[in-house]
Amino acid sequence: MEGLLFFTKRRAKVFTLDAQFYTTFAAALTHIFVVRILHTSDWHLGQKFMTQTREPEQQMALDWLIQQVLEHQPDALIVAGDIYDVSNPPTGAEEMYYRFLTRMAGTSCQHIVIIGGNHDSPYRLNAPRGLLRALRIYVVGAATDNPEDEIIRLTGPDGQTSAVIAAVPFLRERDFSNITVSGENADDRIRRIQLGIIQHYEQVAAAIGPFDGPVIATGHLFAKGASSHGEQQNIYLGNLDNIAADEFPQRFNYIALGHIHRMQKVGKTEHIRYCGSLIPLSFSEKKDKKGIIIADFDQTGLVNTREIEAPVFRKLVTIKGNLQELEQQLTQLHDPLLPLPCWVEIILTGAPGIALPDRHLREYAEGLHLEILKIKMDYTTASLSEQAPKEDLISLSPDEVFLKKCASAGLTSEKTTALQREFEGLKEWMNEQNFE
Ligand SMILES: [Mn+2]
Repeated sequence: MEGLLFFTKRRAKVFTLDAQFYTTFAAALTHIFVVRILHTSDWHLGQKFMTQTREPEQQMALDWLIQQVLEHQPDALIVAGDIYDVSNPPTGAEEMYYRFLTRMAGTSCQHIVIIGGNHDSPYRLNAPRGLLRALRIYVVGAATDNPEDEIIRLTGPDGQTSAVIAAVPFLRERDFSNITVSGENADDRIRRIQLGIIQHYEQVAAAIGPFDGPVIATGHLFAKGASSHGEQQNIYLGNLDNIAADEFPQRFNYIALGHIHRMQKVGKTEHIRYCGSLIPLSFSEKKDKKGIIIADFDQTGLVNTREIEAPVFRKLVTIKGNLQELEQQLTQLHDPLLPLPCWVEIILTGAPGIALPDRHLREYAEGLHLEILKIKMDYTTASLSEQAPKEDLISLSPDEVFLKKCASAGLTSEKTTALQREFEGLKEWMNEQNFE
């Protein structure tokens, strides 16, 4: 009896010490996991951050990803969209992508599934798909007419289907042209897009046919209940809430999502998840948890997930204060041991009392192991406000310029939201003109 009590106490202790380990261990005793997926998304290769390239840290992030593959030995890797940041990325970004795929060939990961995101050109992603297919790299750049074309059947060592992946890419409004539109207003349009998305998932789920093993879906969209920072909220045509957690077909044992750059579960579900981007893509994302998700499945599709946070390869920091406080903070940020100098956004709050405070701060930071990317003047005094330089265009994204323009024209928030949707459509159309 004492022994039993001891055992129970020890078990309780193990449980409190490392609940996640215990749960995994307990699950491993009752289930045999047959398939392991590694879920990543939103690499945004080729991103230019103001005038800076992200290449060094993106390369470090991809090196880290390869290490994770070697360590966790997934059967398949899913990249849930936004491989590139823009439809016509710099050649260095394409080189990184193909170098990564080549290195993956030397690992035990037998399948790679890549879907297009809203930032990707479907044509660019799809162009090498025939060649990549021969290497068991499956690319779905855009929605296909036949739902069967978005279904990928993974084979195990015995040659049998071990899992099915419904590789649904970012869905564009034109993918729902079968749904009729007559005299619809903005809300009707959003609902039409939502219904189109739900219907697409239902069609792909139905096309899988009889299969008892794990069924995994992908997506690049804004799921209801997901959270992101303001700067990211203009990203999907039709705006927020493309689909709710309970609107995905029940058939899917796991849904690997991309689009939102913060790692999270959707609507308290365990099986519908964003893994987040590999690196913070703006100052507003610097506190977000980001990384990859390992999902293990037993032969009935029961899933056990584990989040692995990505290291921070380059720190993004925002500092705020008067001139003297900023100087102190800059000195504290100087860390010669960091492999990549941190990038700093400065908000000057007090009247500086000198002309050209931005130049002063840049000169002050010379010789420090950091780079100032943005200086915002957040003060107004009668004598000095005229000296405060206007925010320069290079530090603003096209969306920020658009919103500032709407604000200066005195538009209501409803009008701005409506125009924003048009602006998103226009940007997409422009992207596609390069390749159609
Ligand atoms: Mn993205």
